[in-house]
Amino acid sequence: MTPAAALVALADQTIELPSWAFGNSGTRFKVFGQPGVARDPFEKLEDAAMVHRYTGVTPAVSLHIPWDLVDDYGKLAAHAADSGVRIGTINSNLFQDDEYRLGSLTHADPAVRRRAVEHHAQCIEVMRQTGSTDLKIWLPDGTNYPGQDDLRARQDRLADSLQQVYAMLDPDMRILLEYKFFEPYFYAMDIPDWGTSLVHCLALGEQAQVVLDTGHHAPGTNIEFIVVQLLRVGRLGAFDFNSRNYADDDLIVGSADPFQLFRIMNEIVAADALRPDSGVNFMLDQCHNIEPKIPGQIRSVVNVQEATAKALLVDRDALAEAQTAGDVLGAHGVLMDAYSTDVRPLLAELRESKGLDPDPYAAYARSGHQERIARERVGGQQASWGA
Ligand code: PSV
Ligand code: MN
Repeated sequence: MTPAAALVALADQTIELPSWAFGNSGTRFKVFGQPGVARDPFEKLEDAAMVHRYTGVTPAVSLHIPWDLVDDYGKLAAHAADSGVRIGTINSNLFQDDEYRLGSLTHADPAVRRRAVEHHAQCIEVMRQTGSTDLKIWLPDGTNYPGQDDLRARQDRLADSLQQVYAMLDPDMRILLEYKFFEPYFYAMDIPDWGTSLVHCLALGEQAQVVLDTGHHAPGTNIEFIVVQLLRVGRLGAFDFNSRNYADDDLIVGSADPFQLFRIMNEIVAADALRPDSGVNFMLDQCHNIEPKIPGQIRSVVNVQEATAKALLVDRDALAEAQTAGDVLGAHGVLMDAYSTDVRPLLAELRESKGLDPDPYAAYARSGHQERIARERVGGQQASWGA
């Protein structure tokens, strides 16, 4: 694709932000507070709106229920709109309730399963009030010991629970079903991989799609292959972008392995799935434990844009020609040429064409916003992961 055509595609790209990136977060050892951190969902949306103001590509914000519980979701949605963003995906939470020690949607006790299903009724109500159409379910269920529970029975109970949630969806809504190969359980997760997620989505129907969280794979997994496979069957619903170095570290996407992010975006572009109407929602799922949060999100967005720009610049005709001719190194070279291109000037041009500063990171630093929130947001309780 020519740089001019790449600019057109980049102009339409959107990246959804997670509300929890703007609260305090940490490890199981320590949560470090930071000055000026948002104290409630309203302030989280204001912070997300700053990312959108400086990048121009992040108009939507994912909420996590109950972390983002408020009395009046109409008011929250209006506040989002006033700030310049909208509410995107609603994430359910099945991992912070004592009753879920042995599982939620898979639990052997029908009363616990009912409670977990009912939580999704609450999330769907939030969706109706906020105009959200995506319900993201990450199932934290699993077992720690062989024999602890019947693996097959858990799958059957899961299928039944998911069917009940699916039946509650409005016609324009969809379930995005996430997988994760380990944690919080370590012997067997109940949705450990894309195959299991896909099997459940296929059983549910057209309104169920798979979420690929880039941090949820074993080291060395070829994630772009999974992208190809899910796109082939029309079931890639969304990404949760982040970077993992060892485990599910939730670090800044593209920070440790920008080449992996490029390879993923290359398959997205090759399948023409970057288009806003492709049905693939590009979200961040990250926490900023030691770095400042709004700049951390800006950096993440820029990393995704750079990987996307490089993927768009791949000479697809030359690539196909080399592949057909069996020119192994020629084909590889076409990809590497695109990856080696410095796309920062192209992205600067994109931002200027939208009336933005070419360097969002520096523009935010100059804005004085960070100092202002540190000064003004005193008192109250800072939002925190799990709060
Ligand atoms: C689980 O590790 C996960 O990726 C899910 O998407 C959760 O909703 C999110 O992290 C919480 O940060
Ligand atoms: Mn995730």
